[in-house]
Amino acid sequence: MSERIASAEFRSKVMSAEEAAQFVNNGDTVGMSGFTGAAYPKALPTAIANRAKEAHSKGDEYAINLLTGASTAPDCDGVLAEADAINYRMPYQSDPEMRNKINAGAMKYQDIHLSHSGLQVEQGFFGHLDVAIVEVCRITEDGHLVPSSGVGNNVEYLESAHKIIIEVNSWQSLELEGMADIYRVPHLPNRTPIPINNVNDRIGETFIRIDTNKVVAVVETDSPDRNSPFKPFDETSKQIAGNFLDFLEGEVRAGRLTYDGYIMQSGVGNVPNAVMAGLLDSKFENIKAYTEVVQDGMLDLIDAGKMTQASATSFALSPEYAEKMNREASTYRKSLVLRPLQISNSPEVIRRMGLIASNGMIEADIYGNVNSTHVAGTRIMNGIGGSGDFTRNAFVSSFISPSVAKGDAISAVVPFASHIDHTEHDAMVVITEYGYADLRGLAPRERAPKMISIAHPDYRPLLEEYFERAQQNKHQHTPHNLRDALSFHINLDETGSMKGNA
Ligand code: 0RQ
Repeated sequence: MSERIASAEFRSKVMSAEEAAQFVNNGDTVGMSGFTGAAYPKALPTAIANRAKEAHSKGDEYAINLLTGASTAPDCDGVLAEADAINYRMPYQSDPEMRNKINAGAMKYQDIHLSHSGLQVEQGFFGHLDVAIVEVCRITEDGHLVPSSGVGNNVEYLESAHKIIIEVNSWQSLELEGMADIYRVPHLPNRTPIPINNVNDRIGETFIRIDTNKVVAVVETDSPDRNSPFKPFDETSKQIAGNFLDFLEGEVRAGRLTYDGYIMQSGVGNVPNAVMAGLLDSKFENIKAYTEVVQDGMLDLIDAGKMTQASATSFALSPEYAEKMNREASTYRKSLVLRPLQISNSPEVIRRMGLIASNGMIEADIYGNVNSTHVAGTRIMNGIGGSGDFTRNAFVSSFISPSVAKGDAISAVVPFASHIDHTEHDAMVVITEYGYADLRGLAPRERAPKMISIAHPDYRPLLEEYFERAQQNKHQHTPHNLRDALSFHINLDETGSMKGNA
């Protein structure tokens, strides 16, 4: 038995994943750890999926409601979706199998701001959870849990659940201990300010306290976190990174930013990761990140001495960088803090930090409304994640995206966003490989030419034509031609390209 379980009480509860899965019943609401491909339970999801398959083969019902920190991995969300073991899921996913089930109507998904997710559980919107299943690095002698590669909503789920199942993963470096900073925001009506003034202020404990009487099972695992590698940087992402830097340089010239100590938030995905690589060769020094996940690009910045402090809730590292983190956690611990999601994504702290946010997007319209989540307004891609938490509260909020997707069949700049996650009131700067549209201080009609100028050249005449037609409308604040507002999406649906048959 692993020396990672220091508590004698918990040693007596060690069992197999199959035995532990017997505590998870049909209809249960289950809160799991897991944030991107990090820190999710590695053994229980497959054991629960097998229970579901067995029940279904006998004609019995078996499905759980699954709450996590954010997305997980194929051996968690993937296996559970494939086994039809999920009835309802929140707050974020990015698994292809699960996405297909959701879009086919086979399971329910509620896509909510990540900063709200643990809070809503705490406030009782989900009733009491039946089970919390949480991966940890180790269990202390006193029965405290040392988080592994992410914290997410673990604190809220462990507190709300009737039963607790702990996975102790010996793949996770013991040197992660000390990276987590567990602080609880007092419940309403006794809420007080979160005392974080600097990115790496530590205000809590390095472990999570739980009611040990609720622990029904401890399962030992030895499995790596599973994130996909990032896509190699292509010419487009290098150009986007260059344009992002131009925008930052403009902020320096305007006196709103200095080369020393800029605070960033960087969203999930390939493009935000490429933007961080662009910062390596920039004039910016002593960069700090108050963000949600630590991606490869951030470790490169730390290694290069460019980034000095980072706060997040979890890692989202490629397999190669996750191994590197495991080898060098004791060094990275000096610059990294992992916080509960309620704190990493806290609107209060984000506003105080004065950070520059940059997130990916599906599309934006000519007035600056941004769709981060739905392809053609109906098919969920991943979810809003923390992009709303940061966009609404940042000092400057930017969105970064290639100007086209799927070859050039899809334009990222459209007449009317087919779903709106971030309104024109929140999005300030939109960046593609063709430049940046700085929308600050501009009325809607002044924004449209800026947005059209960063669209792909193939789509600019179509967007200009639409804007012309829209201005023939008698209502001139945010001109639209309602009959044609979704013409790009209708073209895509009917012909496979937003250009239509033209
Ligand atoms: O699909 O993988 O099949 O080729 O979306 O697109 O260009 O590689 O960009 O990885 O940065 O992801 C919005 C999805 C962008 C992401 C999104 C397709 C494209 C490709 C990936 P393939 P790229 P990225 C929290 C931050 C919401 C959550 C968030 C996202 C795949 O940024 O999920 O911001 N954001 N969290 O082909 C159809 C379009 C498309 C499209 C892209 N218009 N139509 N498909 N794709 N645009 C805060 C933190 O701090 C972490």
